[in-house]
Amino acid sequence: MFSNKEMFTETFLQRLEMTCGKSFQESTKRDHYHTLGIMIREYVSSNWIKTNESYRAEKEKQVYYLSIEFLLGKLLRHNLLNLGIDDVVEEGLKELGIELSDLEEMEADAALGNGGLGRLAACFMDSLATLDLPGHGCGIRYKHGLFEQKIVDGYQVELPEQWLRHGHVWEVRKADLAVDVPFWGRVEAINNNGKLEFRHLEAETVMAVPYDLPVVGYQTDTVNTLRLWSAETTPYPINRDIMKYKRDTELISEFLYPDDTHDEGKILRLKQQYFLVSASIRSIVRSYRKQHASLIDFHKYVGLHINDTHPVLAIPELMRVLIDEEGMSWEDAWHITTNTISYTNHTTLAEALEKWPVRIFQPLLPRIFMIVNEINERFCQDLWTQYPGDWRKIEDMAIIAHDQVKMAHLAIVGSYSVNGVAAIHTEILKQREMNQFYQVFPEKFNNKTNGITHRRWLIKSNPKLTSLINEGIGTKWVNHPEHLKELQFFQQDSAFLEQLYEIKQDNKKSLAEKIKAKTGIVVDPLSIFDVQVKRLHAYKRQLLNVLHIMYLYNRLKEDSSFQMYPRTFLFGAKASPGYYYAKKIIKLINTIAEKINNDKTVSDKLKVVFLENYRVSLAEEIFPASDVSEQISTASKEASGTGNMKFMMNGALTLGTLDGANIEIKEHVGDDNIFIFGLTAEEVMNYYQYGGYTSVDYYHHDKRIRQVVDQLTNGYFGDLDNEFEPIHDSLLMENDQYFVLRDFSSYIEAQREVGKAYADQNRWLKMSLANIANSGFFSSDRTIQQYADDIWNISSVKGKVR
Ligand code: 26Q
Repeated sequence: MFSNKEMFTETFLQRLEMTCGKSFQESTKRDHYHTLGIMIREYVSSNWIKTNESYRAEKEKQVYYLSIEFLLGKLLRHNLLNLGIDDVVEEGLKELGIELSDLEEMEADAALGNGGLGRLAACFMDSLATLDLPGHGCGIRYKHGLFEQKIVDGYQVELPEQWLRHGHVWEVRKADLAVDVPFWGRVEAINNNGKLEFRHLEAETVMAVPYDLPVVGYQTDTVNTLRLWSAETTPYPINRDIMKYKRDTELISEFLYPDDTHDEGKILRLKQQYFLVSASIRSIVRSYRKQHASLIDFHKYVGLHINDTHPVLAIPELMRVLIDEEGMSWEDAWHITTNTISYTNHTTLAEALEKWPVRIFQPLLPRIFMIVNEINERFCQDLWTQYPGDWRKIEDMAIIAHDQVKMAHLAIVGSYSVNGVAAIHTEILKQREMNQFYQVFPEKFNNKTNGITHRRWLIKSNPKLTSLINEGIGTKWVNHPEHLKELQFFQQDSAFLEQLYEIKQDNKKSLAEKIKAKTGIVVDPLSIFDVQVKRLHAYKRQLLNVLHIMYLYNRLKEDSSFQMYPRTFLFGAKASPGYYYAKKIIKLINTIAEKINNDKTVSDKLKVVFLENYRVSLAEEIFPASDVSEQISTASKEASGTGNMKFMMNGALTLGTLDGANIEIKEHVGDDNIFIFGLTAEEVMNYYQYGGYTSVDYYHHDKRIRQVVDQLTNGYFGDLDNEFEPIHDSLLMENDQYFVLRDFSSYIEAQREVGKAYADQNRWLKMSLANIANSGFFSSDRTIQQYADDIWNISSVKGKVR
């Protein structure tokens, strides 16, 4: 039905009548979107079935990527592109007077994630299928994804997100594959001929219903599965209060937690975690059982990867299945489990390390708690043998201590692989945060620097740049992104550089129009688009960016001889609804934007725009239109970052600290093609360890700092009622934990260099080209191939199957 335009339009009109029960004349854009979605799903379904059959027939090892978040975004264009039918569809629709881009607007972003970790999971799904690797996702089908952000009077307001309002065409509900997940109740031990057996009694049971999404690889027949679980009531609940049971059950998959750092310790969050893990493992084991007589070789055929500690209960859950349901010994079960589970850490921030109070954990998951307890006791025994008498160390490393279950400790002890997400991050884990564990299990630790799918973040989002690259070096890079390196041949080709310039300008114009339409603010596409888009966090230091803008404004107002290249500062950021300080920063950005954008005396030099509701689909419009990529976290705090890679791939230059993957970006592009400033991770960690930083000294000794910090509270920007006193206090009273004032001068200097470089257009274009050319390493295809080779031990099934 997609082999040519005519075939497509014919089938489309036929399907439209069948699925919508309307004539073409009566039909709406939504009908068209829906019809197209159904056609694509149908087209994919035979390869989907074939992929699954061949995995089964070949008994290929399968990897399941367990993640509490999958930040997918829109799927229509992505699927069309991967299937290679985007042109046929676009042209066919045109014949019918329909614009494909209008239909794309009908689709809601699937925003089942907060930020980096969730988007990484989505990129990994794409790379797994594209590389023909047998890897699938397991997640939760939240009824409401990440909240929708509105800015009202400069403040963030959150609205519930409604992606399922019109249904989701890509999913297939599989009611027959539902499994039960038990909570609460009690455990009874029975003596069966001298062997203790355990039964979970009087549990409240929740039914987990899978919704499967096909994950289509690029130019391949492989279609993997992303299975999202939805919580429903079982037909025969034991709970007498039916209404309460219904509410409690449905709440499990109702909302995504909108926080990407704080360990809130909410019982619902733990329920979500066990729900995901238990449903996934039950369904994996059930299908495994159809192929294998016992689970004794489970680890040879199944890998379970946990995306941070959120799904760490996979460890005790697998132990439970092996022991309670399969009758295995503890030793056999432990051998299988610790050869099945692998774990990625995404943060070293103390407030993000998950800990659960025993008083919450134990009653909710009584059998799982017993198993965690046993794991802990055996681990402490081993430590005692290795470090006899070292009580202190054992207390530090224990999985349960001071009535808390430490999820990261469980993850390290119960897995065979622990990886960080950028070289420096892994080093910090090994040498500092997890050093005691590294001493005991050095062989488990490894690095896997993050990556992004160049199919969404370059080919889909920046078609003009994609065409230019294809004209220059052919299309080999599409399947082997390291070939982007060949773009370096055009370093001296002024015609090529000129085209690169024009494309960036076109993309900037499109974004400028969008900004005008959404906010009424007019921005000049000839100005430098200087962009910071990411979650709002103190450690990411949006504040440093803001203080610099205030400084520039002051210079422009006070010194008529001050020269600067015109700039447009763009921000996009959601703050967790309960994160008071982060919300203040949003208000601050909007407050200074208001004053600056309305000051005619600087309007040819300076504009500040806060883009509402930053999300995947908006990101796809921003990266191609960016000149400067702000990656200015306090060194040592950003595990990797992935936005930095998306900017780079679209030819933006990084202005950043030596943190996370910025360091590897610098190594790939070379020192001349990046702007680095600020303290190193080493220096930051030494300050934390030994002290020696006094922020007020910087306030007193630098009058640029004094001026902008004073302006936070003196009403200069028109703010009322000490609105920004908490920010002021964080800098002076609380000694500026994130070294904003310490790095201020160095940042201003680096920003000046950025302006100077941009003014030399030829130089800038060469730098931009160098960034694109060296971005191939940051494709998630490279990352996933490393996971496949070094951690999962799986290989491409291309040619092996079907
Ligand atoms: C934990 C407990 C309770 C509630 C929420 C959470 C929670 C939820 C999400 C904790 C953390 C997250 C997400 C973290 C995250 O996105 N980390 C980012 O991961 C990226 C991919 O590896 C890195 O590039 C970023 O540096 C890292 O910040």
